Amino acid sequence: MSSVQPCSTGDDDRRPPLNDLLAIARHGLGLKLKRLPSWLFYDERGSALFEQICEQPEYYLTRCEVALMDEHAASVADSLGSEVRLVEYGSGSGLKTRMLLREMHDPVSYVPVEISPAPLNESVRRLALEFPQLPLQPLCADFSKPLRLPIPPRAPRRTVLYFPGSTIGNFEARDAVDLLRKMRNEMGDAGGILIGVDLKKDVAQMEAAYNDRAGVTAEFTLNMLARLNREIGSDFDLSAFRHHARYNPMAGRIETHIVSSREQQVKIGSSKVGFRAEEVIQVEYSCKYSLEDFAALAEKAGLAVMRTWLDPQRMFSVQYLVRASAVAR
Ligand code: AVI
Repeated sequence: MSSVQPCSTGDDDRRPPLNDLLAIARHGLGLKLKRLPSWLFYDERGSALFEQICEQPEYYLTRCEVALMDEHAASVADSLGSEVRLVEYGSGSGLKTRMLLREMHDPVSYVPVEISPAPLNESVRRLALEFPQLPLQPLCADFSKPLRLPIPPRAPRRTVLYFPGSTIGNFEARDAVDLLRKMRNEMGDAGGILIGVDLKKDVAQMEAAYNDRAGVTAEFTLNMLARLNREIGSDFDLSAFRHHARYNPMAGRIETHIVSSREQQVKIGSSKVGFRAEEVIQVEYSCKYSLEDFAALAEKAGLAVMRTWLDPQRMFSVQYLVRASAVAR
């Protein structure tokens, strides 16, 4: 029998309520260098577009991570050990999660952490069908904030936090260290972090992944403006803005901007925001790492890389991090 606990919200879901969107947009668009937070991409339409991005031939990240798990899931599961409580940052209905769960040894529970209840419930519904014996303990919360994890059904040997997809790349270096430090506290002394990290490679290949020929990424980017129009009543003319994603070699990241094609004014609440022709809104960073870069980042959070797995084309990595003090002994 499957054991699915109702979606718990803990006390930790502190993302601003929707009526704060106006304040967020006003603040970001009032800055000298305009910027909007990348989580604004993920309304229902944006989440569906992201799924489509993952299927584009140029977006190698998902394909490579799946290929990696196809080859190494059993070895990954061996490294995590038996009687693990697996906590996933994200809704985890995906193929990679299922590939890992299939290989895990006597897992204690699976805890997907997701801010939106609908994808969380859907992922749990699907997993319960494939893993009827596995206790599922969904947690509806913002994983970037401190979490109160549900009490596991039995004592696990360790808690492993699973963070696939290179979502860590969407955090600037300082924020990535803060998030890893928070994860280190949540996993406890014996725990670990299993994390997907995209690697630096040929610039043309990285840029193509964020500029697919079918234009899905461009639509995903501009959907942020459509969302603001719908939810705060702004009047962005989507045809007067365009998507732009380029690799910044100094910063080691793809930087995505929304570019104003002409001089224009946009209504945000009761005021107007002016745009010069070619002025940009910075909307996303997707940081790329060498294995050495990422080990150094992890070290700043008090973590050490215990094992690394690569896909056959060595484009993407999955890394198992533990407390630095645990390997120093
Ligand atoms: C979710 N995240 C890892 C994606 C990335 O590659 O940075 C989001 C994305 N943005 C554009 N394409 C995909």
